Amino acid sequence: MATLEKQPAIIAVMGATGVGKSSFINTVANHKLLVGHALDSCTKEIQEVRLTWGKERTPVVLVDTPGFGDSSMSDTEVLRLIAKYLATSHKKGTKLTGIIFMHRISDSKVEGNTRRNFNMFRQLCGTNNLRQVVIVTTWWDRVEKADAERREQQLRNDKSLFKLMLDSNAQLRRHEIRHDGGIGSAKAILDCLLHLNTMDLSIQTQLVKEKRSLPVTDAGSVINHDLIREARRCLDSLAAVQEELDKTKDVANRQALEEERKELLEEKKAIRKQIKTLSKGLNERFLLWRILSAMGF
Ligand SMILES: Nc1nc2c(ncn2[C@@H]2O[C@H](COP(=O)(O)OP(=O)(O)O)[C@@H](O)[C@H]2O)c(=O)[nH]1
Ligand SMILES: [Mg+2]
Repeated sequence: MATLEKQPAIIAVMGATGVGKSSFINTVANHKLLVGHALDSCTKEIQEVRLTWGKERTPVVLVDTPGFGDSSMSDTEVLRLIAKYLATSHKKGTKLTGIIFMHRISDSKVEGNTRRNFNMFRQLCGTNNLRQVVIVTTWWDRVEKADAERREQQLRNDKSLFKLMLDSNAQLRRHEIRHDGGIGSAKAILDCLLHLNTMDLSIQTQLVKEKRSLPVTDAGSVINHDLIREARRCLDSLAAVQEELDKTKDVANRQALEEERKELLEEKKAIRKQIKTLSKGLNERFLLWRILSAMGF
């Protein structure tokens, strides 16, 4: 009699660049994913690492993802990559069992970028099945325990960070590498996800079932807002530089201002490129373009 092969539990690992996603997967899988320096991601694509777990030899796939706020890829490119992977696997019927979001507890201040990252993650997940989401704090070895615990409490209670997800049954766990290289905490994190059913993330439902295009998914709209804000800031700066240039006769000053203008024009080009990537394949009259052209961008 043919034995039915057990479907693997698929767990996606997300979070900003440098939090320790690839290192975590390497610890669990005894694998050799490339590990980066703090701000430089080594994960420029989605990578699946297969393993069998525990006495029951449960098949598991850990999915390493590039982080938002990366030095070499725009958030738009990162979202496009992740969305494509999630939509394709959803169409193939290979659903996620869990999702891990990593956050570095050693960051003394939660920067705007981290908030954006987490907001994007929340929009990707939606509000269902949050029991299958584990928020994992890393880098405990680099902070005084009392400080780290205080920060953990702040993160727990902050409505624009972890509070809403934790209130809806997401879990918060620590990954500590100091004593055993992280084996013990990694095991506890995986164990709490592996017995769960599969789940649909909000972005999968929106892309596959509702057939929305990426820019009009909840996660895509976070990037839309950012791009509009950046476009406005860029235009305002360009106008200010132009005003200065119109007033200034001094050659050295003019040179500096011309330099600044050149940089801003480069920035404008980069923003336009991001918008193009995000709205690839969409009709040109797409709302984002309309808003930007109304702004004179
Ligand atoms: N001290 C410390 N370093 C860590 C920890 N986790 C990862 N790192 C280091 O942080 C850097 C980035 O790790 P990596 O796994 O590539 O992060 P990723 O971008 O999230 O995949 C590497 O140098 C790791 O060795 C941790 O818990 N503590
Ligand atoms: Mg990585």
